[in-house]
Amino acid sequence: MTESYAMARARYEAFGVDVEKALKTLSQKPISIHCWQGDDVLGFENRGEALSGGIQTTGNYPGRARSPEELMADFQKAISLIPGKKRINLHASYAIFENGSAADRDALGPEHFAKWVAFAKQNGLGIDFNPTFFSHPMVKDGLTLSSPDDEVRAFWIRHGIACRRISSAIAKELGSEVLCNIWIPDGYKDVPADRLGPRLRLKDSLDQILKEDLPGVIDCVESKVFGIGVEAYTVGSNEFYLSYAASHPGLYYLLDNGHFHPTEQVSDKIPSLLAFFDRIPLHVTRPMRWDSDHVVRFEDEIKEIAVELVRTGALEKAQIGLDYFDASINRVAAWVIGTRNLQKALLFALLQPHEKLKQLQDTSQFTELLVLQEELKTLPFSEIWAQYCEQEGVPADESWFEAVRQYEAEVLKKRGN
Ligand code: RNT
Ligand code: ZN
Repeated sequence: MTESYAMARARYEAFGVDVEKALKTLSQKPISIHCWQGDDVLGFENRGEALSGGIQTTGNYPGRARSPEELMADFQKAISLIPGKKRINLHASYAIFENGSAADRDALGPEHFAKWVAFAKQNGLGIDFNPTFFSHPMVKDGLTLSSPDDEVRAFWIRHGIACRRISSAIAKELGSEVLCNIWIPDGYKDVPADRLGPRLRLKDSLDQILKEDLPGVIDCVESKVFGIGVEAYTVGSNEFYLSYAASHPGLYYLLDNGHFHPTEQVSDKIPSLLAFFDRIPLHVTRPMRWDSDHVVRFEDEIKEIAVELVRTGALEKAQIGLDYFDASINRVAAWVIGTRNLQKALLFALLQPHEKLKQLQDTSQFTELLVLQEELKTLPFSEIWAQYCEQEGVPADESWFEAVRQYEAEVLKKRGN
């Protein structure tokens, strides 16, 4: 134990914080790292489809992963610099087809993810899963599960069912539950003539997808305000999915903090959901003016999200995932920066004397509460983080970037893309 850590710990302990317990809790909490940061959300189907669905990556930093091997290597480099437990969040579009076993989205099976399961086992990772309802020719006029075209709708229902079965098979293989998250891009660019019809069709599609009882799968649905090109109307809105999840036991509502109006706080939504749900799935991201999916920073709203999870006792109930994609900077570094920042936010939250703060609130000592809340912001947090990283065998400071710089020179630059 370094002297500076001992001193920092004593400062926190003076407020009644159990620092060792915080470090232990943090090391046990898995973060689901999204595979799609590594290749600009393109996947491996090689159908030549551009990214669609109203989401966008911008930038052309060299070295994008173009194959499963490259993506796995890059991911491994990233996780070697990230402390704590990790999971990998996959999309159906990252299916791996061997020896001409190519299958369309509605015919995907667990065999197409066997390599990912092996990769997860080798690296001690859990897996989470997402059906991919975008970047595909069967997305017609921007619609999938809400389409008025029965053929289109049936195709995507089959895809949803296939993905839930894959999730269940992976859960069985790994002995670890798989979060299966449904997000669809459906919506209209301009003012629609019918707002109810598409939602009723989506409701019916979800009923069909979710009918089967599948062990090991934690199902959730992700709402959104708008996407690029679908500014006027989003079928899977907040009210729609929250109502749907609340009326279907065992189904959860995923909060993506880029999917709300700019002045809404996702941190404040967590305790509201906790009054009704026993799990809180999250996509942590950084929206800038819109759902821009910038790399997560260590900033106030992220800290507040972490605080809400910790002080409500919901950390165990939270399925914490990341969802951002920046193609303008080193992609391996983007993974490392965002994941470490989320973990810093969790550590920051774990180091707050929540009981004491609650007591001040409940006894109406609001001045004292403000004094203490502000004081806590400048305690020697970095020393505790440094100790945590040392225990976990990863660099505590920016020196981790040296390893990425070297990897860029030796591997990424040589890809020539
Ligand atoms: C899009 C949603 C969705 C996607 C990923 C790739 O706005 O946030 O979660 O970003 O599934
Ligand atoms: Zn998301």
